[in-house]
Amino acid sequence: EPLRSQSPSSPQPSDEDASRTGREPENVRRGFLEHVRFSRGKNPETATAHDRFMALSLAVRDRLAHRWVKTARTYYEQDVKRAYYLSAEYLLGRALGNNLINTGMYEAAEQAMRDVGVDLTTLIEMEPDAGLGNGGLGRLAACFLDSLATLAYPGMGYGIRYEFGIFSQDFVAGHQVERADEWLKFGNPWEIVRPEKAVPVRFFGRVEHYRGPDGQPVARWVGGKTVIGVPFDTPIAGFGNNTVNTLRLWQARASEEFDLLLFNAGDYERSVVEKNDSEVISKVLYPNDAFQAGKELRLKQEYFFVACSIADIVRRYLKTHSDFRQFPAKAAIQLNDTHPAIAVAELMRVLVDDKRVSWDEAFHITQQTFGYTNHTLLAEAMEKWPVTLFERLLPRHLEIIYEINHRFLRQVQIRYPFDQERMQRMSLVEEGHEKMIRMAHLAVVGSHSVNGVAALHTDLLRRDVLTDFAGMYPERFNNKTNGVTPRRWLAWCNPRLSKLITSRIGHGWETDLDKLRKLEEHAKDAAFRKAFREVKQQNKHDLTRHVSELCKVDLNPEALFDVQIKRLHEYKRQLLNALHTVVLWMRARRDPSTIIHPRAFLFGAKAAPGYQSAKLIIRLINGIAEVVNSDAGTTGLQVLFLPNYRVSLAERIIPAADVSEQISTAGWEASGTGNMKLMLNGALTLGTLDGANVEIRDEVGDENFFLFGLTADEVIARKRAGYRPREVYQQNLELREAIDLISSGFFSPEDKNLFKPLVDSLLEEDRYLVLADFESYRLKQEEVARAYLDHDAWTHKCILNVARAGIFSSDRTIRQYAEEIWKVKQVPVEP
Ligand code: B1N
Repeated sequence: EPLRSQSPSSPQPSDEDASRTGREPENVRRGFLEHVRFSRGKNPETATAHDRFMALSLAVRDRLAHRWVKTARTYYEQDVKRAYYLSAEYLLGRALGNNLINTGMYEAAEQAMRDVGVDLTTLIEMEPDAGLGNGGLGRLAACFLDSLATLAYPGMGYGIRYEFGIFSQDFVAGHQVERADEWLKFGNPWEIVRPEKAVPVRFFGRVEHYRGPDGQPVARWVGGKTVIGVPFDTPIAGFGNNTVNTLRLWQARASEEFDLLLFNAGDYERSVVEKNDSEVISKVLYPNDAFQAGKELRLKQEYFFVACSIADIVRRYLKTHSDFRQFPAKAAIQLNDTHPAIAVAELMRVLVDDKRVSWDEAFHITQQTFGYTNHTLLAEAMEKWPVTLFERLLPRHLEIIYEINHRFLRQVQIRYPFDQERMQRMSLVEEGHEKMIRMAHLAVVGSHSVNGVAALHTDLLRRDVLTDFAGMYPERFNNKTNGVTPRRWLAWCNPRLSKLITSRIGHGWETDLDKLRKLEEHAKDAAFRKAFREVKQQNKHDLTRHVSELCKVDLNPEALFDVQIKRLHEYKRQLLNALHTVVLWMRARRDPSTIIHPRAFLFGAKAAPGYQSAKLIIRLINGIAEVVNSDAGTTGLQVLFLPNYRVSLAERIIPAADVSEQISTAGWEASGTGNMKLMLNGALTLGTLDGANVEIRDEVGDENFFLFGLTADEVIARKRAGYRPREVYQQNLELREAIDLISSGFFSPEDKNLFKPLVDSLLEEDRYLVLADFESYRLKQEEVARAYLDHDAWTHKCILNVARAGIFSSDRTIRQYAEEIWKVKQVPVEP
């Protein structure tokens, strides 16, 4: 029985709903005070800072609620095609400030809080980051959600509600120490749990084959154990419109029937213990970026959220349809890397086994539905699962994968007869000591679109990693260069620059970032350049203040802020940056005049807890920092590793950066997105021709970009010619001295041999050509230092970087996905 929205006897409702836009301080204040009282059960006098944060967030959520319902109803009534984004990671960061910006409530909230004697900024900083991701891949998913809503696309995200997100990082004696991220400890004001939409998910068990009433073979997956997926919904508000889309994250719960079974059998203890087995599935995010650990629990996580999401999508489709042939006309599903690639087999299972669709029909539907995005070329990140594990955990899916493979290989054979090697290379099953399922091959075969995330990356995918597939299905391959949302990464994180930009070109750039081009004209205006420089300077002062509280180091705000912020990975070459700081410092010690302008090297990065060499690099940089900072007064050099790099810390660092270090070995970084954020905030890139750096340089022009290093092709050629890093070491005196200083234990007095493994691997293998690129990097750094001396010319370059960043908006990226892959249309939501 539906609830009546109003009592027949009561008068017509006031315009309460309409006024709940939250654009008036009075309205926000009332909502806030109501929640202090009724949701927190406090008087305004006794409410803690945390109570206030919760109360304001709930008041904001209230003001999204109407639009959230309206959005869902609009999509349902118009029966629109939807885009579903399946991702194991969403690196959302904080929501309050961003929601205030997107809803246009910021000023009203600021005023409302002032009226009740509360500082809005303090409240905003109470919020823990939602860190349900490792790095770029997860943050990209978050930017995409923002763009989908802002462009009024019917989009929905699906993922896992990890109880613990990415670990928080401390340094103890310079070493990384991880702590569990208890982001839900004090409650999450944004999510709404929907237990009525829970989905059962089967694991283990066996497959029964028999003939159905029509004589057709039927397979049934039976037995095993069932876990329940409970959805938690988070509203995703578009900027300046009425769209509020949904991010639906699944939490694992033990199934009641299962509990009761054991409970009634009198085995209470076992029933409770096994409850645990089920609920660990959504316990913790695997902290690896671009690396596959191959743990059984990870495959369980992947299948768990995929099965829940596919069931949810199919259930929604069946509310208004019965013929599955129209399914691809109503649902596009994008696979964020191979983590959800099992969805191909799951949709086949649902269609063929549960819905009795014929194999051919089902496979056509599946292919038309899925698109696959590849995010990395690293061999160690490619997902492969042992056939034996699949057989135990997902026996029916293994059968389905074998059947897909069988039919696929027949096509390969027809196209390329007598090419056994090609068949082996392309097979979904890797033969060898241990048979493995190749998830990327499953994703490619089961999709109509395969995309890379930057032009170079897509070229290399076609050329090197998925060559055979690109040969067979060239029309499937396409590029979608990544982007970042200008709402969080400019409007929100850099209010000073936003205001300055708006003062010159007006609003509109927030949703049409190409409008920043108009700044090119203003770059010629000395007054604008001065104002721009002052904004950067104030942002640097802000960061300096924050850092002095955070790590008791007093940065020199007049120094050039040289920033490398990203996950710690050898291919990203934080070690190259570190070696260079040692060289600079050794020079400065001999002759301080070699440092022509003070410089602060800032690092932020988490290393995967099991990645020993990455952790050692952190320890090395902390060791260098301790030494270098002790005589910063004479050298003008500072080095600082900021602990616990995360979205909210990036929001402080990026607006204050002068130089953006994008120095990965060419061919290794699929795209990068930090490079775009830094450019958008007026930092100049010092980078290799890797990932999206290539396109950044194309946009800003060579004169506004500091390029160095080998190209991707040169990297391959150099290795093929027999690269000997020790020769580089022997031939470069300064480099040798720096490496010897590290070897000597100078930066690790407590353990003189600490860095031996690092130095050995550098001199013996140097997989990422740190030494090969060192001199080119050092020379380019000299050029950076000289260029910075001419403040005005430098600022001119910075402005051109901002002006030409428009193409790197995730709005552009999402429009391309929508038009070229998903074929979904914009569906504006009426107020
Ligand atoms: O995805 C980003 C790119 O901008 C980066 O260049 C790329 O390194 C990053 C396994 C990954 N690729 N692969 C991952 C993350 C977690 C995991 O468990 C792989 N992350 C990237 C966005 O396109």
